[in-house]
Amino acid sequence: MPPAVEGSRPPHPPHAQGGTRYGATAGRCRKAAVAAALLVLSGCGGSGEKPPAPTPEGLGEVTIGADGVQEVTLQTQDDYLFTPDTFTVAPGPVRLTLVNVADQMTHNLEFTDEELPAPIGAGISVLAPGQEMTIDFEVTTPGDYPFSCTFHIQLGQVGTMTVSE
Ligand SMILES: [Cu+2]
Repeated sequence: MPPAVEGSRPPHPPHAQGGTRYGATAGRCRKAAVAAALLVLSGCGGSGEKPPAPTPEGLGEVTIGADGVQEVTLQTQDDYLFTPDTFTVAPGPVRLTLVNVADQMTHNLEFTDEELPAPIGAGISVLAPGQEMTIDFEVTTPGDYPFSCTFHIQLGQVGTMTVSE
């Protein structure tokens, strides 16, 4: 095997931007840095800040809709969590809503087929920032039904629906 080349550098590393003129412009740069810091400070908590997306009420609570369907809402945001990541339903029809209040991150929710007590046959394949989606399905077999965001499963974005009598 050839020797490892890890840590080798290109023959002519590029000079840092403006490095040779640092002495002449240091004073001006410093002023600019202070101004930038003040801008950042005044930006924090200022009136120009975008308010966070409203959190849906009753996250993870299972309620019975007028049509007898069990309804539950989960939320995703700009991290790698379902909020909450567990909920429990009884055998019967389920209406699951996922609300993505993230500014940046796209998520999804897919049941992990090979680990299910019984097939679900429903999922949310893509949910862009600010969107929500509702899926309907029926569960009959009690047990734990793992689900995940397939985009971020490596980062631990998983959850479990429990079906219990
Ligand atoms: Cu995700």
